[in-house]
Amino acid sequence: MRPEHPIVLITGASAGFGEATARLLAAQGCHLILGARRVERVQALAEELARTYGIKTYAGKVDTRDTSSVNAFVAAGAAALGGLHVVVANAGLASGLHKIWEIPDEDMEAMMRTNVEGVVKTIRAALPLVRESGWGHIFFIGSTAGHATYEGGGVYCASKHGVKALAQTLRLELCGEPIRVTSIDPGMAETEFALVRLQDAEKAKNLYKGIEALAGADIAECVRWSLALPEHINIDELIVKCRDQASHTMGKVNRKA
Ligand code: NDP
Ligand code: 8X3
Repeated sequence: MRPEHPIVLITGASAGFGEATARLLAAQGCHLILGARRVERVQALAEELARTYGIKTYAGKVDTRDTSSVNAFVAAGAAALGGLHVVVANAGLASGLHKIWEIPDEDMEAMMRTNVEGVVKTIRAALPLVRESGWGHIFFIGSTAGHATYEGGGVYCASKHGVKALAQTLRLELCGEPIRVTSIDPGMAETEFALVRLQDAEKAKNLYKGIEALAGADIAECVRWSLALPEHINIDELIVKCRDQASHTMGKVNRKA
């Protein structure tokens, strides 16, 4: 049975989709376990949401690349709030735009370790607690980059194709248990993502110039909707793009002058 006030753990809650999802689910009465490396941001968010909505929150520092950091964060959050029902494995990034033969180890490792290993580590730590709670929902945040590829995006796309494989596998593995598995796969969204990737505020802003791109709140709404559906419905995969983006890459984008 779906609890009235599910306990939701979100990684990467210091910005973008993670922060927006925390805000929307708090307004729905969910209790929140929020994590990121910039712990001061998640702490401020957790305090604000607890104050505004009267929900229980836990904020912790977590680096999803690191097993002991993830295990400690998940265990402390679930202990503080008294269980765990929903996981939003959102923390991720793109690092640079390098051709495959040019990519530095540092960028490759950042993407593969965060986007693939970090997601596995988060779910591996959380799943026993979700099972104990007797009802759950696991969200992967994939990407259109898990459905297509583009030049300079080889490793990022490989990591998001990896996320798709993980979501599909977990759904098979959990079939028969009261735990749903959903992958939300966005296209271009204006968050801190491009700034992190390009390390240049102007280039990042230009990427979305003339486009009404997705915002964090749009992806939060996809999570809210999938979660709110009747129990027998599992949204496997939601590919979500703004109206101005017709292809899975930036190959067909309507950019106003
Ligand atoms: P943001 O850069 O705005 O947010 C990324 C979040 O991930 C931050 O909270 C960051 O927190 C966290 N994060 C990154 N690395 C780690 C780490 N090692 N440990 C813990 N937290 C980490 O980007 P978005 O919100 O856009 O991205 C969220 C997810 O959505 C990512 O998986 C991304 O690949 C995916 N995505 C983004 C799209 C876009 O166009 N924006 C489109 C499709 C998918 P901190 O730095 O504080 O640790
Ligand atoms: C982010 C979307 O097109 O920058 O996952 O790869 S894209």
